[in-house]
Amino acid sequence: MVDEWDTREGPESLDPTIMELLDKARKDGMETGWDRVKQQYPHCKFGSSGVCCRRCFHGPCKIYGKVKRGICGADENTIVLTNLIQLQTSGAVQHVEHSRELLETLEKIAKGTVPYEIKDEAKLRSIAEKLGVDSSGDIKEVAGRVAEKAIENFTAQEGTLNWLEITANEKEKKKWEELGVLPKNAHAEIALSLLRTSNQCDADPANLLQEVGRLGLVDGFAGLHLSTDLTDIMFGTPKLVKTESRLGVIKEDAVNIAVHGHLPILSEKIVEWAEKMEDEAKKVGASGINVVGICCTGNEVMMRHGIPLASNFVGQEVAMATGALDAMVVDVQCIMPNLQPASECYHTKIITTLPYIKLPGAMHVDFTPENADESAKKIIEIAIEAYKHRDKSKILIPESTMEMYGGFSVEQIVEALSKLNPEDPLQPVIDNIVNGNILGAVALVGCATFKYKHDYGYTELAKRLLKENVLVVATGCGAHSLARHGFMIPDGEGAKYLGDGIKAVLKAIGEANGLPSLPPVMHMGACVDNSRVANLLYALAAKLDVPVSKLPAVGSCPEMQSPKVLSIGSYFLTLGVDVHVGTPFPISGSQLVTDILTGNKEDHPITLDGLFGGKIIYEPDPKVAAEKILERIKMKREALGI
Ligand code: MSK
Repeated sequence: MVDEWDTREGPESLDPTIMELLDKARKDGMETGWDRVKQQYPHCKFGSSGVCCRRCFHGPCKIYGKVKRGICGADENTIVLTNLIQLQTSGAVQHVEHSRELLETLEKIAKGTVPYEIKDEAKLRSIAEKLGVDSSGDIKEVAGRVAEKAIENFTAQEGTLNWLEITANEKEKKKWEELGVLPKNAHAEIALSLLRTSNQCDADPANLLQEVGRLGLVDGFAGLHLSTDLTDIMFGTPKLVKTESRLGVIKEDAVNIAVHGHLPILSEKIVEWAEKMEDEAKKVGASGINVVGICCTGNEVMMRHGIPLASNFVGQEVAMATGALDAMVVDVQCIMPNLQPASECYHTKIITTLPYIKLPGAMHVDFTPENADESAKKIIEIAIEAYKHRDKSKILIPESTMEMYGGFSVEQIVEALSKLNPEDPLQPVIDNIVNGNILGAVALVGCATFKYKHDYGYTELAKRLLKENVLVVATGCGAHSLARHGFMIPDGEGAKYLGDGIKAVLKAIGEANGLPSLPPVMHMGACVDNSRVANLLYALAAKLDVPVSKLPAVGSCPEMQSPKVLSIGSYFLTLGVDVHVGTPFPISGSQLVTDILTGNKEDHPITLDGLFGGKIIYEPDPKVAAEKILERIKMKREALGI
């Protein structure tokens, strides 16, 4: 697994708006990740192959040449796998804390101490029923009962995660129980994972492999599913929405506020107050307030309100080079520490909002659900004030924008399908999988990286997969990439690549819903919303009465940057879904660990493939990756006898 493979010949990004602003940023003296990535090459080989151990103060130790063990005797297998699991744990903890923040907010809604409402009452009542609590009566009381039940689960010493119980299919639950990977409670599992991977603890790779599965389930259920369900309950389940993407969505005449990070609790309020405070902006000569989205907070408000998507992870710095971004308000995760130094080239105010996420030199507006209205108002006032201090000579807003559709929750997809078959909405999908109009399904998910040509991985994979009639959905920063290049509009660039089978399916569903077609790629939300992808798989597997691992489905992250991809990926692997990653990650120092994670069950005594039915496909070149993904999809179809 090497990290020299790249596509950085030519421009750094395929997005012309990023390139225009990167060029300007460099002229203005702003350093970006694209400049810093060059300073880091060549990467340390011990670190990039995973054989550097910094667990204790005998070291750091490394495995090289004839040196086969660290000072305590840990070999390359132990070092590589414990390093990897600690990365995976750091990903899982981000998702679990994300859902815990939401859960506390739900509890406060129930108590009537915060200015939020329940937007999806039906979803809340249905979840209450599944959890076995009284789902009738006043909605805030139901919210209280659900919150209590979910919070209790964070300290439960028996049983398993209640969101796993109410979400997963019976076949998967049985498999996980047999394999001994059912987690107890999220916080205890995270602590256990840190314990067994700390110095001189669990050194058995086969035993440690259990942890990959158990943490995957923690991430999936106490992170992804819990977060998505709570977000939908509090802020509404997404419906089809039309909007725009690319950095051209920033407007010269408006007060521009970028919302960035992951938690929608504050950004929902920013959207609400931006509308209410339009007149304040007009008083300083602006046409109004324009909220734009970055990373997954952007995806959250796009899915529910049609807020345009400015950029994914790698574009967070260059967005400021427009000279017209008045404030960037950040919450948690994927917040680059360079935002503040970068902002100093312009007038942009960087505003942190959580007590545990601060940036040196940035403004801080303390946000709690209780003071949500006041905080949102204050942030907007700061942005309006900053607008007055723009340097007009520094303004350059790229003209290009791209239309897109978003809002494809599972509920929205089922509703669209029900126009074809009201009694049995999923049947048309099954029929088309069986007749080959749909070869299989791929979720293009996850990040953007400075290491590779921006957007290249996602667009190349989508082109090839669509041509082979694969149903493609997307989340996270990958969804931004595909939106920017016309894959999320029925007649955009992406439509050119559709194979005849998938084209007919998308057209039939689209026409039944008043569109010329569904877009070639459906945007299913933020990175936590990979839960929606899993829900779709559970529904299809239940309908076919097979385990999820039998479905011809693959998840793919060609431009991974965050350990969260490892934790999300481990959930899908535990489900038995193959996961492709395009960015090298530190396992090549152990042949055994590489074989376990990426090998086929026929070739090795213990593999993820053998245990769960899915494996990691590591392939940096998206064109080659597409062929490997297609091969696995065809293999699973054959095993299903279709
Ligand atoms: S924001 S985790 S770069 S998807 Fe979810 Fe994007 Fe990856 Fe952060």
